Amino acid sequence: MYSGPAAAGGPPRRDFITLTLGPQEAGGAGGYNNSKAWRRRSCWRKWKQLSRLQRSVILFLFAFLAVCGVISYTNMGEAWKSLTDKPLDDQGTEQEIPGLKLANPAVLPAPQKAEANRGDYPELSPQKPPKLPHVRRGSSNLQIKAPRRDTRLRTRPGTIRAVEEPVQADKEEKTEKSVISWRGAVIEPDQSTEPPSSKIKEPEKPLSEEAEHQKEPVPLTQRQLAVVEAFRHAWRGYRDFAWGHDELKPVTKSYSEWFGLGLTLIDALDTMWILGLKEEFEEARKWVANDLVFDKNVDVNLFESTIRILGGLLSTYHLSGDSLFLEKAKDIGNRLMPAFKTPSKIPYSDVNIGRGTAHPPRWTSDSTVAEVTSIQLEFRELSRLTGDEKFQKAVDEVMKHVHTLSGKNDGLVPMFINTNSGQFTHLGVYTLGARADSYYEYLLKQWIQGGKKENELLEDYMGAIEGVKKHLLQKSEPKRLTFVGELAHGHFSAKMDHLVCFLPGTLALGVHNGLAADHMELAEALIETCYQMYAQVETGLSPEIVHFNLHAQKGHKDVEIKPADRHNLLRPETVESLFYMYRFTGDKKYQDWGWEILQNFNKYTRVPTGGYTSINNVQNPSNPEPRDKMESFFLGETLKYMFLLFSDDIDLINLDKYVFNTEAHPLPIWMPA
Ligand code: DMJ
Repeated sequence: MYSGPAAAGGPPRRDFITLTLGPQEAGGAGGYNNSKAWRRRSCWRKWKQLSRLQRSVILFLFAFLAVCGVISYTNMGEAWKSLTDKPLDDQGTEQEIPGLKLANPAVLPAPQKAEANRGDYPELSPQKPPKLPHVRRGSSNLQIKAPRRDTRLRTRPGTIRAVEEPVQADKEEKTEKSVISWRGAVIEPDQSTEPPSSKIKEPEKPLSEEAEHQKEPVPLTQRQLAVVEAFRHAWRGYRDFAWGHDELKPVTKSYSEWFGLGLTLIDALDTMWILGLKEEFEEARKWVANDLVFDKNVDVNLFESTIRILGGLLSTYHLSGDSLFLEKAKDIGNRLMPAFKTPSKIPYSDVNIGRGTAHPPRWTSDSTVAEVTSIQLEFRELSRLTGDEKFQKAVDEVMKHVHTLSGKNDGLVPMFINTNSGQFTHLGVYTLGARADSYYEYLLKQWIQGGKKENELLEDYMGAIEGVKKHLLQKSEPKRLTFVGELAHGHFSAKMDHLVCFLPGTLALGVHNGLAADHMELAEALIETCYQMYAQVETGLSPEIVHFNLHAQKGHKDVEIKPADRHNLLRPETVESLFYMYRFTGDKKYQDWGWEILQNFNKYTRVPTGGYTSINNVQNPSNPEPRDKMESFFLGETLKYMFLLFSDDIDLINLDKYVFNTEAHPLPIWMPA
C-alpha cells in the first residue's frame, strides 16, 4: 500500500508490504475472507503497488493481445462464412477457399475442416477419379466410376414398375423444357445441350469421368445370367479357335478373315464390359494393347470398319476410361480419312489403311447410301474427343450434301450415290432394308447425339417416316400385320428384310425424345410383325428376308419365305427393337419374345464345342444346316441387346445419356459443358 507523503524521498516500501502482508491482513484472525469486494480491493492494491514501468508493460501486453484477438476473429468469421455459403460438393481444397489459409485452422469446426482439406488426399478428391475398375452391378467390377459429385438420387428399384417411373420423371423433366414425351407429341428442338461446333474445340473426357453416380448393384436376372452363359459359350469358341482373327468358324473350329483386324474381339469388348466379364475383358485388352496393329496393307470397308472397329473402340473407351482404346480409335480414324478424298466428298467404300489410299469397288464408282451416311456418330465423337475437327467436318459435309439432293421420294432415298458426281444413282427404288436402312437410323441418332439442335437431320428423319407411311406400309393377311415393303419404279413389293426390324426401336427412341406420338403406334405394330417373322417359322428363328401375303389364302400364314432367303445370320435387329420397346413401355411381353428367340438360338445355332453358327434353313428344325460362321455382330449386338432387354435397370446404358451406333456401341449424347 502506498504510505503517503511522509515516505516521500524514502525507499519504496510498498513492494514488500503488499505482497507479504495482504493475505495475513485479510485473514488477520485466521478467518478466510473471499468476498468480491475484498478481491477487488486487493487487486487494486496490487495494481497500485506496481511501478509505472510494470504497469505500462502490462497495459501494452493487454492492448496487443486485444488487437490480435480482433484480427483473428474477423478472419475466422470470413473463413467460416465461405465454408458454409458454398454447397458442400463445391468445397474443394483449402487453397480454393479465400481466407481459410489466414485463419487458425485449429479453431475451425472439424467437419468443415475435413471437407475443406479433401484435396490433401488425392484418393478422395473429386478432381482425380481413380483409374481403377469399380463395381457397378453384380460381377461387373470392371467399371470405372467417377466419384460422386451430385448427390441427387438416381437409383431405381429393379422392377417393371421402376421402368415406368422414368417415363413419368422424363415427362416432368420435359415439361420444364416445353417438350412432351411420346404420349404428347410436341418437339422443342432447342434443348440445353451444346452444339457440336462449340463442343469440338477442346478434347473431351470419356463419359465415365463425367459426373456419374454410385448406385447399389442391381442383381442380374435369371434371363440375364442365361445371356452371360451364352456369351461365354460363344467367346470360348472364339478364344479357342479364332483368337485375334475376324470371325469364328465354330463347326470346323477355325476362323475366317475379312480385314484381319480381330473384328469379333473388338466388336465384343464393350459387351464384355457391360456383362461384367472381367477376365475375358482383360485378356482381350491385352490383345488390343500388344497385337492390334492398323499399319497393314489391307483394304477395309469404310462403313464396316467404322461401325465395328472405330465404334467399338470409342464406346469401350467411354465405358472403361482406358486411354488405350482412344489411342487405337484415333489411329484407325486417321487411317480411314483418305476415303473422303473424292471429287464429290462422298467417300469411297474401301480404304487401304496401310497405304493411305482409297477406292470404290472395282465394278462401279458408286457408294452405298447407308454406308456413307452411317459413319457420322463415330467420326463426330472422335472429333469431340480429340479436338480435331477434320473427322466431323468430313462426315457432316456428306449429310449436308445428301440433305440437298434431288431423287428422294417423300424423304425416302435411293440406295446408291456416285462418288464423282455426288448424285444418287439407280433412282426409283426405295427400301428400308439393305443399303438404305441405317441412313434413317442415323438421321435420328445424330440429332440426338448433337443435342437435338441440327434441324436438317430432324426434318429429313420426320420427312422420311412420312414417306414410309405413304409408300411402304401395308398390312398382311390373315393377321393384318403391319409391315414395311419396298417400292421399285412405282411398284410395291411385299418384301421385307430382317434388317428393317431396326425401325420399331428407332421410332420408339424418337418418341422418347419428344417426336410424334403416332410413331409409337407404328413402332408397336412393327415390332409385333418382326416377332411374327420368328414365331411363324418352324425353328422360331427369322429368315433373312420374308414376303408377306397381301391376300388371305387358306392354309397360308402371313409370312412366306423364298428358298434363297431362308438363312439366319444371328442378326440383332429384332432383339434391338425389343430392347427399346421394353425400356420405354415396360411391357413384359417384349422380354418374353426375346427370351423365346434366345432359346431358339440356343436350340438351333449353338455349337457344342463353343460358338454359335449362322444357319441356312430356318424352316428345317431337324437340319437347319449350319453355315459355319459366327458373325461379329452376334457378340457385339445380338447378345448385348438381349442382356439389356432382360434388365430393369434404366441406368444400364441410360438412353438419355448414350446413343447406340448401328453396331450397338453406345456413344455419349453431348451434354452441356
Ligand atoms: C450390323 O453390322 C449393323 O447392325 C448394320 O447396321 C447392319 N448389319 C449388321 C447386323 O445385322
